[in-house]
Amino acid sequence: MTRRRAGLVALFGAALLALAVEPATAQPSASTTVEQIWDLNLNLLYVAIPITILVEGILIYTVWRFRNQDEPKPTKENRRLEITWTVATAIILLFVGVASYQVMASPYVTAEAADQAELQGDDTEHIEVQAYRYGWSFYYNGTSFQNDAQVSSTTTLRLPANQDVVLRVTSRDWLHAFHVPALGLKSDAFPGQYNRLQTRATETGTYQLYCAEYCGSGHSQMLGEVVVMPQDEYEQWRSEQQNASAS
Ligand SMILES: [Cu+2]
Repeated sequence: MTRRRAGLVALFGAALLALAVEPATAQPSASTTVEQIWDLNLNLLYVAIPITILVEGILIYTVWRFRNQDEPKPTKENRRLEITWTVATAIILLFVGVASYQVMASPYVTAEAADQAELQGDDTEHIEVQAYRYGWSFYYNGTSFQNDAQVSSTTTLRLPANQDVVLRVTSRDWLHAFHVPALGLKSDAFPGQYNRLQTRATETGTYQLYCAEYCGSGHSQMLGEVVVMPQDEYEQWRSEQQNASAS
């Protein structure tokens, strides 16, 4: 490959990389969960794009270079080349494995069955999410799941910003799935079982909540909202609701 051609391929690659990276870094991440998922996605892109360009470049060059070969000779064994690409592939897969494991092992990313007793710091806010045909209810338990929730809401889930939140997701009737793409949250909702999600919302705002498991004729209308509010406003809302239900 001539130097000029290699330069062109590199330029093309850089342009592609910039296109891929730009939309990802343009928006601030709304939660620790979505941030970790996006970081992994970006790291894998940084590795995948140069490899794609290299492989496609070699392929296109080879097709062009040998296009008029009337008497092709069989390729000879090249042990050094074979060892090189085997080791290179192993290193790449190792990187993908380690990078993915670090993210997937994070409690902010992987949903799991809820523990009987929640062992969290005092600061963590615990909320129970109940899905039903066709809507959502939320029970605000405060810092543990021990006592009965005195505060609840339907359709709109309120979260304090910059505070750890544990959601326990369940269903009253049937299979549903709790899904808030902008916060990177997704969990199945099964009757009689709790799935645990943990996150920390970092940007105040309103985010769309969907049901992500087809559950019947009202599925497409099974929407909700997640409102992330500053901690003091959240506390105020919570105590107002508590007083209203007490009186
Ligand atoms: Cu549903």
